[in-house]
Amino acid sequence: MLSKEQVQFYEENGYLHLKRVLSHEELAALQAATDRLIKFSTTLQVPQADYGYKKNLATGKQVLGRINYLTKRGVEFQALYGHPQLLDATASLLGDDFVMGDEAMVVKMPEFGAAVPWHRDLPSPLMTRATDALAVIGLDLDKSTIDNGCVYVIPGSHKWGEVDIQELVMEHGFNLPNALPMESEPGDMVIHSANCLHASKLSRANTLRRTIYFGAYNIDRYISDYKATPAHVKIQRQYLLRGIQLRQQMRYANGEQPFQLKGSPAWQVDLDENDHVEWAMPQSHPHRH
Ligand SMILES: O=C(O)CCC(=O)C(=O)O
Repeated sequence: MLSKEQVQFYEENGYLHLKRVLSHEELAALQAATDRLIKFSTTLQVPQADYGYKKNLATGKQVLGRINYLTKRGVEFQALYGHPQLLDATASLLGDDFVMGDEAMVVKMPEFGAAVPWHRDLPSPLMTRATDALAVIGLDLDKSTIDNGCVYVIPGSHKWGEVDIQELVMEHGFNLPNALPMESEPGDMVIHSANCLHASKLSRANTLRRTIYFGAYNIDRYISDYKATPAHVKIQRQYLLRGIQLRQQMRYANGEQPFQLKGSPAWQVDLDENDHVEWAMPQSHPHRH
């Protein structure tokens, strides 16, 4: 579990940086799997909404910036749904009744990585505490620096309530007061609350920056604020269970203590051998971060 101090830090600041969460072996496997995806989707521009490209105005070329729904694209990504430290941190922040979804990779290619403007991920007007509803979890696969377009957060901004982000940007440009760069090492995990303002700059560096994101929701708030259906929640609980099971077959999870999925009886799900979990989000999914 996270320590009381870590949870308190997250409550107060709206983000939390955990170092070296991925082992070297798992990191290498994820780097190789994402290398393959990047090779595939930069050789040709994939004409699907899950693959996001941004135009490099200097060259006129479309450059890969994002790939959604990674679990459809490799067992390494499915096994992350069972990562004990990731799930443990989530349970510490959101309680045992949680689900995860929306896994995606944000990528900043060498020479051109598009900026991500200041925003909140699915802001909830009802939300007053960082731990209330949605935590966005980023796993860094590369060294993430100011130079190659790391994420910036504004500590405490999750408590601001309604705010006109456009107006702030008009006044200050990218450099909003108290903006803090989240420089990180490969394998680090940075969690931010949905209401915490964050952004990243255009990168012209010659290094690659990849971050795998998950959205983790407290189930009650997922249903009340984000209108998820109970059926949907159950499917996502099955993803967790499948991820935990599947992870035990991965070489790099050898000797690892599997995460124990707890929670209210209403959200307990089973997987028997014949169950087949589709690793694709149901249509009713309310949001992408
Ligand atoms: O990783 C980044 O550069 C920011 C990504 C982000 O905030 C988003 O996709 O909503």
